[in-house]
Amino acid sequence: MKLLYVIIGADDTERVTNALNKAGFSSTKLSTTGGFLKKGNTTLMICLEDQRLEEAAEVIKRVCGKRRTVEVDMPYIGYGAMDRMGMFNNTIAQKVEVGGAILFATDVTYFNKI
Ligand code: 2BA
Repeated sequence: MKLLYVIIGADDTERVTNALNKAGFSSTKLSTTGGFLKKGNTTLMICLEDQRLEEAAEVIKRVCGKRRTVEVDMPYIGYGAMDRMGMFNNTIAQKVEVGGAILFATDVTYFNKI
């Protein structure tokens, strides 16, 4: 068995969990925060048989938002004297890809329902 982690945008949560339920996958939703953008996202944990990994990935791919590039204002950390004194509070525009889903899986050594 595998434990599949799926990180998606918060807005895609309902669509993705509904589609997974319909396809016969159980999932647990965690409210998480991306380490880079510091924005809320969703992490789903799905325990499934090895041979159903690709099927789950296909369901998610079908319904999650498409990847797109957006421009975000990221904090700019300068190293000049004025920066060190906290006199600037600058941001810098940076292009990042958002949407879609990040998937990774680990082996599950024990699963039980009591
Ligand atoms: P965040 O960490 O908030 O990242 C949001 C988006 O910012 C990323 O989208 C990526 O396009 C960009 N990004 C992230 N780190 C970057 C960096 N060091 N330099 C430049 N751009 C960067 P995604 O790649 O689609 O990731 C969406 C969310 O999935 C991430 O939110 C994070 O919560 C999670 N994630 C992505 N890769 C991961 C990994 N290897 N391990 C654990 N979580 C991951």
